[in-house]
Amino acid sequence: MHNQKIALTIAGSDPTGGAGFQADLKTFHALGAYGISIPAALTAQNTNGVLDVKEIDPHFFSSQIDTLLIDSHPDALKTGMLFSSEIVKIVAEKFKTYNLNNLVIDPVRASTSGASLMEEGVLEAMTKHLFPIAKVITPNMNEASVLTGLEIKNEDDMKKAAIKLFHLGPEAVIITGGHLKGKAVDILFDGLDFLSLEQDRLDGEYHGTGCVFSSAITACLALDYKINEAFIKAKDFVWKAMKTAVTIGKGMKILNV
Ligand code: PXL
Repeated sequence: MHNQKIALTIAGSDPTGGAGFQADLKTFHALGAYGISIPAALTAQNTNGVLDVKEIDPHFFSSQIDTLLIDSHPDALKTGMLFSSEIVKIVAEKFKTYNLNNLVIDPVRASTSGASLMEEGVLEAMTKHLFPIAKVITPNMNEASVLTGLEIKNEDDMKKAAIKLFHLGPEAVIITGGHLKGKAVDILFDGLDFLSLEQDRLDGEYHGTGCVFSSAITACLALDYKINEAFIKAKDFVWKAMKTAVTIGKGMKILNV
């Protein structure tokens, strides 16, 4: 039906382009997938942080999805900032209605600067409605810790959390350890094996690493990579984008995507 691999992002808007669906679209493009997008929430923000957040009306959200997906069928999709439980439930419903697959969930809770990007109960709603239908979930250490109730201080703790998260239903779990002390290790668990990838730590605050990482995984899945290949490619892509990060304001650096 289409002659181009398509990746869909359902995420919040970040006007700086460093995170949110704007960063996802750039990442899809850079990796060779055609990006389509549905805003699930809006933010007022600059490189210093998020000042305000606004939900998209759920009926309008639904209408955006229906209108787009009766026409285009994405080969993979990701969710980022979903903000409300109602939006989470709509995503789960539409996933079934439109026979979607290759769903990547980035369980976004808060911005790097600490602003909350979800209402109360959204993580529980994601766990219940989205994790069981997900191909991959990509929590960072903090998100993994909140989701599992485990304290995560080292690679062993990350592995324990990954096993616990795997039992919530996704085909694979990737926990990003960018905030780990010492080296930056990310781990993949697919129910059988672990794959750990390590990279030199880059100092400083970077905005949007989680968004770019999960959208790189999504682009690779759209392009038919296996999960472990997607993981390796995405990790390398994020690291290079961090290494060449750009400054566009007075606050955090933005990944060079
Ligand atoms: O990095 C998490 C994130 C996701 N989505 C949106 C954001 C942010 C961080 O600020 O603004 C829209």
